[in-house]
Amino acid sequence: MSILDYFGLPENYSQHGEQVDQMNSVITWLMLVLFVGWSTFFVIALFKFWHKRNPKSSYAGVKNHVSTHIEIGVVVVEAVFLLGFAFPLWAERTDKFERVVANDPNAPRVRVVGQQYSWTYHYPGNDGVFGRTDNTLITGDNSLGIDPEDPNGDDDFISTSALRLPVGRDCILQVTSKDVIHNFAIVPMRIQQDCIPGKEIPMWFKPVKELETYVVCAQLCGEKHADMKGSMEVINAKEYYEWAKKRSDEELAKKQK
Ligand SMILES: [Cu+2]
Repeated sequence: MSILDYFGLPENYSQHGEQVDQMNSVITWLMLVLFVGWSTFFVIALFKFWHKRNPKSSYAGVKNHVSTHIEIGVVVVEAVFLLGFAFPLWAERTDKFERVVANDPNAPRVRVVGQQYSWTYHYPGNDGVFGRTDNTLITGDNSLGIDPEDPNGDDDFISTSALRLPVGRDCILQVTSKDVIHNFAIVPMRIQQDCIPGKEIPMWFKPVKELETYVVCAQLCGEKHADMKGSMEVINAKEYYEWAKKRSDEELAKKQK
């Protein structure tokens, strides 16, 4: 039983999420041990060094080395967590991303664009290539500024309702922002990434089960930050590709008219 079960953390739905939970669990155990240890020490100190019992202060202080040994123990445990858990987890996430990109050129990719206070999802369409975007081209009908001159953008489609992704595939989200810094966070996937204006930063994960959930902004971005929620649907892959193709075909037909 993980200690996190007592904190009501939502169920994990991503392939790498178990490692994140394990990491959080061991850190929480360490924090619990430290909390109980320091609290006990504090209460002992209150009684032991009560001024009525010690009218004169001791200038010699502590003579044994127990506290030094405990401190060293804590440093060793923290080093084990950092080198044994955190670094390997991070290395695996970053190394694997290169493999995901190399092995699966058709991995589902979505551009996630944050703005005060909503999310827009830009899908590359049937060709799998995003059309060029330029903020100076943004108009009421073209909220992401997709360049109409770029043929790669003809079959692109956007969605402001839900982020749809297929189950069992490595999904790559390229997150960015139109105004201030936001953070795209999907708690059941145990992943989040800052959205920085002018940058497109990839984040990736593999959903292992279908689900309907919501995404949130995890970076205080303005007065309605708390309303910056969006929904997300992980559906079976066949259904996903049929839906994406249909949306892309519709978009293409509209442009050819
Ligand atoms: Cu926000």
